[in-house]
Amino acid sequence: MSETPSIFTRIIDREIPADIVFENDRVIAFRDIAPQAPVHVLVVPKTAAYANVAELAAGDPALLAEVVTVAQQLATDQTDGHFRLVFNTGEEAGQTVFHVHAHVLGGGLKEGTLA
Ligand code: DGP
Repeated sequence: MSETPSIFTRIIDREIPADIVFENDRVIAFRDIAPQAPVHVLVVPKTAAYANVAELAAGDPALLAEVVTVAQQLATDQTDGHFRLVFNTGEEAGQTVFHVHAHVLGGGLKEGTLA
């Protein structure tokens, strides 16, 4: 591929470090570099084929479901289980990385989660 890899592909490929909290063969999750909530994790499909959630929904709905399932699991593990799931979609909506990702934002921490 001739296009420059996204910052998230570079994290997936271990070219740049990240605080990875979950990984399987299709999905990775790591803490956002600029957290907007006590728990702020990005859940990212490893494929760079989809720029945003609309493309992912059209192209691989099972993978979108997996992203949501991972978000739910992380929220259950790391917070009181209540969370916001945000997909910024389009530059004017604040999207800056065009490799689809879900923001998992939680506020009700389980005791001792952020040591
Ligand atoms: P969005 O605005 O929806 O495209 O969100 C992109 C998010 O990615 C933003 O909240 C900051 C985060 N981010 C950007 N670069 C890095 C990085 O190098 N490492 C980590 N962990 N997060 C990053």
